[in-house]
Amino acid sequence: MSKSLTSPEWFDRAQLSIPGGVNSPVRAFRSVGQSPRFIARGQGSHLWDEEGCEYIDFVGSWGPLILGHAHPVVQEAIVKAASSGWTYGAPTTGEVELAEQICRLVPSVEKVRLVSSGTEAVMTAIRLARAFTGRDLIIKMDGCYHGHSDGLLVQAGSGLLTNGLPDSAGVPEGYARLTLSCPYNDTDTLESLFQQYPDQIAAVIVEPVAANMGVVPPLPGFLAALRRLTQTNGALLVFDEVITGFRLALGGAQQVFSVQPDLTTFGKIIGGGLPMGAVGGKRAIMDQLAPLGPVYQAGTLSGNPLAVAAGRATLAILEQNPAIYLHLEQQASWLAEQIRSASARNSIPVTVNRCGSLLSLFFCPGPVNHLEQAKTSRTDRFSQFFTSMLAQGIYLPPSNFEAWFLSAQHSEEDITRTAEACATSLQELNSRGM
Ligand code: HOZ
Repeated sequence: MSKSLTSPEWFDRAQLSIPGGVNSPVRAFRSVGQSPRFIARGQGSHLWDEEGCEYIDFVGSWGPLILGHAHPVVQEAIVKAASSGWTYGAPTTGEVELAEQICRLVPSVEKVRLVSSGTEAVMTAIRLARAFTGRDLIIKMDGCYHGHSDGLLVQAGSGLLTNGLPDSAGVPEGYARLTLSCPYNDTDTLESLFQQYPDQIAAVIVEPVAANMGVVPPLPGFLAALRRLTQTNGALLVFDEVITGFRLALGGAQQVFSVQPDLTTFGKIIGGGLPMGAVGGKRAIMDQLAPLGPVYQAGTLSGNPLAVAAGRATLAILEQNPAIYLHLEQQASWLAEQIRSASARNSIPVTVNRCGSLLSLFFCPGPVNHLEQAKTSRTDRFSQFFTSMLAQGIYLPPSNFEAWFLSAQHSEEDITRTAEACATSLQELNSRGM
C-alpha cells in the first residue's frame, strides 16, 4: 500500500498542477507563513486534516456553514435531490420555492434570480443598476470585497488586502475608472462624491457589515445615510449580503439595521454550502433581466437542483429555529469578551470587532471603523497568534483580515476551549516580547 501524503506533501504536489497550489488565494496560508492543511473531513464544528489532526473550525467554508459541517438534514436533502439527477438546464419546482422563501424572509426582495456564486450575483446587480439608471459610475467602499469581477477589485478586501494588492492586473484602466472608492463609515466623502459626479452614479454597493477587512460594523446612522444619499441622488443602493444574509438574522443585515436597499446580493448560506448566489430586489428593477428585459444574464448551472435542495433545507432549519441566532449571538459575544480580557491581562492591545456570529481581532488599540484603521493591525502578531492557535487545534481564517465564523454546532466546550487557546496565544506573544 502506498504511504499517504501529509498536507505539506500534498501542497508540494498541488503546486505542480494548480497555480499556487490552491483554487482560491485566501486558502494559501501565505500571509501566516505556513502551508495549508488539506482537509479530509468535517463534522459539526470540527475538521480533520489529511494527517488526522482535529480542529475546531472558525472558517466554516468562509461563511456558508451556519449549521456546521455535514448537517444530517441538509445532507439528506442533497442525497435525495441527487437520486433524481443533478442538473437539467430546465426549471424545477425547488427553484420557485427557494425564490418564494427568499422573498418572504427578506422584505426588500420582491423578485430574485439564482446564480452560481456571490461574484456572479454582484456582477448582475451592477449591470442591473447601470441599465436601470442609465448611468455608468459605481461607488464601493475601501476594504469591502464583492467577488473578483472586473471593476470591483479596486481597494478591495479579502485576499487582495491580505496580499497587499491595491487591485488586480488584467483589469482595463478605463473599466476600473468607473469605480469610485470611498472609505467605509465615511458619509462626508460619499456626499462629496455625489456632488463631484452629479447624475453619473448608478449605485453605491456596500457590505452592510464589512467582513472582508476583518469585521467592521457600520457606525450608527451610516447605512441610513447611504439610503438617504442614494435616494436623493437617483442612485441605487446595493447591499452585498453574501456574508451577512441569513447569518445576522433571517432578514440579514438589512433587518438588523432597518435599512432597505434597492438590490441585495446573496451567496454562501443560501446554497447551504453548495455553489449558489442570488440577486434580488424591487420588481421594477429585477424585471429588467432577460428574458423580460434588456439586461442579459445567464448560467448553465443557475438554480442547480442540489444547491437549491441544500439551500432550502438550510433556510428551513433557520426559519424553524430562530433561537439559533440568539445562541450564536451569546456564544460570539462571550468569546469576544474573553479575548478582550485576555488581551488586557497580557498587555497585548487588541480590538475585537463583532456583529452577531462574525468576529475578528485586530492587533491594535482601535477603534477599527474603516480600512486605514484595520491596516494598523500588527499582522506579524496575528501570524504568531494564528500559528499558536492552530497548534492548539483551533482553525482560524489564515488572514488577519478575514472574519471568524461561528456555527450553530459550536458547543460551549468548543467556545471555552477556543477562549482558553486565545489566552494562551496572547500570553505567548507577551512572553516573547512581541
Ligand atoms: N470571500 C471569502 C473571503 N472573504 C472567501 C472566498 C474566497 O475568496 O475563497
